[in-house]
Amino acid sequence: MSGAGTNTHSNGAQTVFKGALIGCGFFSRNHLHAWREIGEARIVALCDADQTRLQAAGREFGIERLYSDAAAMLAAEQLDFVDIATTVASHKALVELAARAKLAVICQKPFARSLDDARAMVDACHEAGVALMVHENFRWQSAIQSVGAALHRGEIGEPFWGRVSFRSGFDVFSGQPYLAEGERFIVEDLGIHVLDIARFLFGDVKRLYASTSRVNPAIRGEDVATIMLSHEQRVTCIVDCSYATRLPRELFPQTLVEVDGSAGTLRLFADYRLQIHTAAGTEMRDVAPPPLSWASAPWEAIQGSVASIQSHWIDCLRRGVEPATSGRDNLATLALVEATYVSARERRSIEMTEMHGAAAKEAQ
Ligand code: NAD
Ligand code: 89V
Repeated sequence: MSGAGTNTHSNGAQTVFKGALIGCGFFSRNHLHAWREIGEARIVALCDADQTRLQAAGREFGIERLYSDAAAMLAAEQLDFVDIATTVASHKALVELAARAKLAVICQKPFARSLDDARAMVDACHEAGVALMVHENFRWQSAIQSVGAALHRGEIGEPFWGRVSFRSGFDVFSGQPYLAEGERFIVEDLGIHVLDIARFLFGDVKRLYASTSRVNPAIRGEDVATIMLSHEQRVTCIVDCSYATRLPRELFPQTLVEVDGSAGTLRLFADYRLQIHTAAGTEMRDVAPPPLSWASAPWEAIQGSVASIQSHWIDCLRRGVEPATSGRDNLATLALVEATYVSARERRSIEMTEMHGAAAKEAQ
């Protein structure tokens, strides 16, 4: 990591990590609010190719150093890291630009359009010796972290079955119109989070079978997906997601979880209520996201996860350790996305070794 932009204590420990954000669109507001809450981080410059968005973000967050070209910004600024919040088409070029500038880099999901691109991006950062984290924030939600901690403590024994479910009729297209236009939709945009949660809870996957469909005629891609995962640790898990589901009460953006274990069951119900049932009894816990001054309904859980993943990034930079959702880690999540599309298209189950190939095997 470049130390050019750093402030240090007299004992040499770094106090503030200076960053620049590229992409001042819809979701960047959450990054920028969260950075403001982290004392050890400061966003000193912004970049967007769109002047109106760039100026608006600069005004809203009091950031004066504004650029329409990312290369010019990296050449002019003294930085410790760069935070890429653009859509996927620009990720490879921008991650490789940051690597050439020897800057640690965060990249929004979906990390890359293809596994080959993702591997090239991971390699570029590895060869440059810079840290790389994918902003894969869903596993950082307070409720999902609580589920993971309960499983890790063995509260329900050995898990053998799971379901991670996201079903909604929320209009995501008004905030993110590009989601209606792509050939791929729910698996690449949202399923990627749910598959990553399944990996976080149950470990890596051996085999997968998926079916997808499109219900909403106004969009191009699929908006419903059902995926069965056989995990290496013998858990069978159903990942299901839908943006075509009209419920009596809209739950966006809640992910619900069910796990059966050898000694009990775990259920993450709506409204962030976590039930643990064992022979000792049934307990209900409140695992709602912590309140944030800048939170806006219904996004609170996602906004909380943005604050958590960004704090994790600064903690990893300070300690010089690999982030939980590093680029390397994300290759396995992206492989599940890719395998889902292949399985649905070819109507067959996919051995994950087919997707990984030699390069991903090395990363495991
Ligand atoms: P957006 O289109 O609203 O904003 C992207 C911005 O990036 C635009 O203003 C565009 O002008 C700018 N841009 C693109 N390429 C650029 C380049 N090369 N140089 C400078 N500026 C460039 O998109 P969004 O809805 O904010 O989504 C951004 C990313 O965040 C997407 O990858 C999306 O999947 C992801 N996202 C993640 C979450 C989450 O919870 N993790 C939620 C929403 C969106
Ligand atoms: O998280 C995301 O990537 C978003 C949303 C939750 C709306 O699907 O696109």
